[in-house]
Amino acid sequence: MIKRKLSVALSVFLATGLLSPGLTVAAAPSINPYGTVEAELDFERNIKDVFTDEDAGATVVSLGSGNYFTVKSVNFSQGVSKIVIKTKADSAGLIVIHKDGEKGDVVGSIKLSGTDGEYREFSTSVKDLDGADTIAFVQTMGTSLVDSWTAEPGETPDEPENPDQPENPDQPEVPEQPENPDQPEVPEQPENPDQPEVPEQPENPDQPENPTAVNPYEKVEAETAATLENAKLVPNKQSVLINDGGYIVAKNVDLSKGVSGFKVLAKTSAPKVKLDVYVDGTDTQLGSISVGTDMSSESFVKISSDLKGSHDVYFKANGGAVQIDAWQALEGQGGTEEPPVVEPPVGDTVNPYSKVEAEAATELAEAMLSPNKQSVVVKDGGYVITKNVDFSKGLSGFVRTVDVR
Ligand SMILES: [Ca+2]
Ligand SMILES: [Ca+2]
Repeated sequence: MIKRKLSVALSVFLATGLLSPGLTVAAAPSINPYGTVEAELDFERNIKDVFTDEDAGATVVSLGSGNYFTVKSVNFSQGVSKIVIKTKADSAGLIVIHKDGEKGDVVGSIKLSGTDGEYREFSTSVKDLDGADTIAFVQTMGTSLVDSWTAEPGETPDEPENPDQPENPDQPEVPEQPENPDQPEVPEQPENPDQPEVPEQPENPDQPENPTAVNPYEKVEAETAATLENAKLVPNKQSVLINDGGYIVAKNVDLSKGVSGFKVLAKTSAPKVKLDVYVDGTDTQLGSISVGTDMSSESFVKISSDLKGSHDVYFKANGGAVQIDAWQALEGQGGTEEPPVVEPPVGDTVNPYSKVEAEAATELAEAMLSPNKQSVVVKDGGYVITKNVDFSKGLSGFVRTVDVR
């Protein structure tokens, strides 16, 4: 009888194109367990009877102890959290659910109680139903009339059978999930791992501090200046050649005695070149010294200033290069030193700019130092004047140090 029915079914499926010849009978359309599945569907079964209960308007199967019915080709693709049956029982009973047939593994059991002549739903959680397509309902105790059954989709819970809860026990379908399972803990990161510590750097490492205050009331060698900007020592290191616009800075100059003027041992090769004197930067000008052509002769400027205390004094070349050997400040008002007596300018036979310097003759100071006979090479405006050159002190080396402007 079964064989004949399968043959008929195959013929129908093949005729409608629903089943390709290579597929087996098991590929027949699946039964959807998530809707109502009538208990009277006829697969393999051993039942007392199947009939229509007129009062309920339903076709049911009658099970006694040891009876069963199976359902094949069930598509449990949505998983099963529990199975519910709609049945009527006169007294307590038990229906055990197997997979793969009535002799297969038990996946759940449903405890029945008397339903007072009505059809009621009983349910059980199930387990290990994954991958099965056949289940069997076996009445192991009591009797019942089963109308239908259904499965609820979901993950199969791990909790044991719960036969004491007859109807739809409130069981959480979704097991608790750990919080943020996909987010690994972020390991602590060291602060700024890529930034090596910056060692402290001394300010102006090439310029040692000069804690000793400069006494400007005695001769101060220009070559001891703390800063040389666009200026450089001459080869014998006894004076500084300041290019036009360049300057030297004497720092921490103690002007506690005030200042009434500056005098310098400096020279230039061009007319109207000045050596401007500033304090604490190049904004505040104290005076401007007209520079002659003989570094052994002092040039002098008288100023009126209330300046006292420690300051940085700047000597800036203005109008051409200036070579300076030394400088000195004159004490302010009330000081003991008076401006030196003015002497006539250098003679024409020596100084080609004598007529120009005559205008500033009153500012020329008396020579206080004996001529040092240092070499004289000054370049300005693109030509070179050499005077009183002492070739024994290295002319060629000196010339190379002069910037061509
Ligand atoms: Ca039915
Ligand atoms: Ca000097």
